[in-house]
Amino acid sequence: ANGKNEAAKLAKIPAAANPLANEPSAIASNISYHVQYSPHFSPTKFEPEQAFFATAESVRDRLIQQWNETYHHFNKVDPKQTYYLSMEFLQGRTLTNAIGSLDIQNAYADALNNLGHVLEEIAEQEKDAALGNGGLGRLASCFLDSMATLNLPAWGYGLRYRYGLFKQKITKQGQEEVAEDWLEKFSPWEVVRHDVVFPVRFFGSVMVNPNGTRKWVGGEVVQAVAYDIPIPGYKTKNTISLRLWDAKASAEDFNLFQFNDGQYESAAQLHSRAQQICAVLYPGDSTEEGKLLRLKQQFFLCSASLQDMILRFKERKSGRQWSEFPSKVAVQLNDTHPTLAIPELMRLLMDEEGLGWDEAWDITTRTVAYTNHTVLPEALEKWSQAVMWKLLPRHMEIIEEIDKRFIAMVRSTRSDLESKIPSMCILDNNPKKPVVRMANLCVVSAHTVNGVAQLHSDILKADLFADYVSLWPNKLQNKTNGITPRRWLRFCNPELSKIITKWLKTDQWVTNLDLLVGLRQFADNTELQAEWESAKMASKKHLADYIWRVTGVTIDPNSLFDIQVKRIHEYKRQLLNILGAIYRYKKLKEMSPQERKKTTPRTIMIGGKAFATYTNAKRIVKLVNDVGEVVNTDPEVNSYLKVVFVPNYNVSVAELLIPGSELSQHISTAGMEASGTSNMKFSLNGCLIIGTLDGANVEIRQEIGEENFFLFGAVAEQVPKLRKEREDGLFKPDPRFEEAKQFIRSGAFGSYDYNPLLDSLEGNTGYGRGDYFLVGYDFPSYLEAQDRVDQAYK
Ligand code: NBG
Repeated sequence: ANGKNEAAKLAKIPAAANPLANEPSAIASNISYHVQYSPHFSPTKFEPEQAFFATAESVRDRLIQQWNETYHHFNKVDPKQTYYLSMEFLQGRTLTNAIGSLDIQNAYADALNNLGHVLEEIAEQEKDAALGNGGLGRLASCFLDSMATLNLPAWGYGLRYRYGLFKQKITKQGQEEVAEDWLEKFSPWEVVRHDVVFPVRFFGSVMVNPNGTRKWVGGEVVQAVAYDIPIPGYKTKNTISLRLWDAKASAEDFNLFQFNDGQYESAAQLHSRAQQICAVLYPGDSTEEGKLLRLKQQFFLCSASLQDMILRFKERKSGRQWSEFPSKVAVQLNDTHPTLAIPELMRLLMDEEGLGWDEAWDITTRTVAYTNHTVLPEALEKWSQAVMWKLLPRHMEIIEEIDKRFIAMVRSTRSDLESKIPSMCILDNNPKKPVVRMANLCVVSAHTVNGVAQLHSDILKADLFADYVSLWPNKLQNKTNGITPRRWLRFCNPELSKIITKWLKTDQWVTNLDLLVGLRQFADNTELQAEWESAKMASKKHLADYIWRVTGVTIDPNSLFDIQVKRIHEYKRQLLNILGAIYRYKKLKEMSPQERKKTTPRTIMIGGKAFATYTNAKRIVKLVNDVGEVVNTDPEVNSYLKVVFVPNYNVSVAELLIPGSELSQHISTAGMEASGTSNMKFSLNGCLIIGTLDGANVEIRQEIGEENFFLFGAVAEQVPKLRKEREDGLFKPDPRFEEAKQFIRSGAFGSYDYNPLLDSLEGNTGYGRGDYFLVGYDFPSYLEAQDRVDQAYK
């Protein structure tokens, strides 16, 4: 590293007249100031890590300036504020995005150069903030970037998990999960607000006042403390907040008496219980304790955020009418995870602010909207009524009342829906397992419900929420997901961005992607093509370098770079991909050397994390690694095929992979992927897609043109019928499918027992789910689409 032991030199840098000026000299001075006066490390070092923290702090100074101005501006203007409530935000790294948005990346690069460092190396020091699992969390972060850039008065609300999504290590056994310590040193981007603290109650009971009003009392009370992260818009002053709540107990909860008596653990019991709340993202919910903790997290987010919104509403104009609330506050629920915002808002308005039911209900329903992100039954949240009564007794009363009134409304206005009431109502009182259906609570209470791609929204309307559509024809809408072109093109692929700007003669496309159609007229221009190809090649080499560093596998930048990265899930069908790769390998083995030379060399990269207890997903990870092990070391074929498992897929790895991609796979069983948003990121970087007609693939295909989308597979309407046929033993598998499976069973990829995984692709026996995801049915059309890819690449 450059700059080693250069700290002494820093002291000699003259102080800038205005340390927040954006000249390289002022920036360098500001960075050196932070090394000396915000010292987190011993003063003798100025290695890349120290340089990163000092650089980030100097960027934060600049952000804070805009941030405060934004805050004061909106406080004065008092606009309607959008609040995005989400249990997940997958932010990734911040430095490059922040200096890019502030349009000071060149000045920072120069300043760091003068200090003996290289900006890109410094940026790589940053740990990803991975407070999310996948698409849902990344969408939340993309929305924040967009809202900031669009100058909207918006806030994100989430939780400050001590440990985010686990780090994935690949060992001989397959995936191993390791806690990811994003706060190990500290995060330079967060600002703790010691003055923004709200009490959040759990357990306890409901007290009835003499006048009949009710109040939730007793139980345990935890303090929610705000940690704010500035979110800058692109080339605008608007800098909005991501407010993450952390939990702490108050000093009174520390039992000094017990402590002095040597009972250290019980003395600090309430403290350690409070700490558990934000300890980890998504604790496994297979145990009762896990479920309770997850529910606590959800309520903690909702209660603290709503108290904060209400306070802001009151503070912005004193003495205002509650009826104004829905025109000043919009609450968007990111999936059902923050559903408790509905009964909590009702409770705050009635029990704390003294409103009656009708007024509180009117306000709540005009304030809250809900986004559905999945139709998978296992992901549709249902909370045990018993657990809910215990943890949130007042909220259960309110939910019962909402349900009662809903049922009465349906009976009195729509007697034709009587038979639908049992599935439409909120409480499922099945005596074996009484539950609260969170999605139903959302649909009943929200003014608007949306799906995340056209096909998904159509499925919601036709299927999951069909009965509500007949009740409220306009409540269900579609809002196809989007991505931020800043992170996913402008900053992650500067080479391509430069070319786009040159040919469009403007960089306005960074905030208006519609302008990209302007490139069409140059599509046949050989100069543009040459530039485009050289940018792609540079990104591929960069990616090849990375792959070599993290896996030790050498890949050829002249081969077709084929990438599938996303969470590992059976419905996303990484298994289809790897079976295709296995079949390709087998055919290559059977060819003569002359025949092999005629094939299109490919590098297949697969990356993604499997949920820790999702056994089949972990087997898929293992299989990809085992196949790679064999193929990559087979001298006969390894110049025509490589299979690489990219470990620890996360936002910053995506930023490296996507620019270097040429083909990307979005191959879920039709009807199962609500949207899928990485398809947009790949397309934006000039990558073609192989995919099914599922989720946002449908819209992406329209945008990029059918000739750039290698379509295959069953469509959503066929799926139920195909599953039925499968169950009835009517399915005749293609011989190529049998051949690929047989090859694995023969032990070609080692001795690991893949039978349970392979059995899941068979009929209804053993571990089998009767190939529920239709890998077998789609396999032949997948192979044919891959042949078309090979031809096109040539
Ligand atoms: C996910 C879907 C994806 C979709 C994202 C963002 C959940 C519950 N849903 O298809 O599986 O792209 O949400 O909408 O994580």
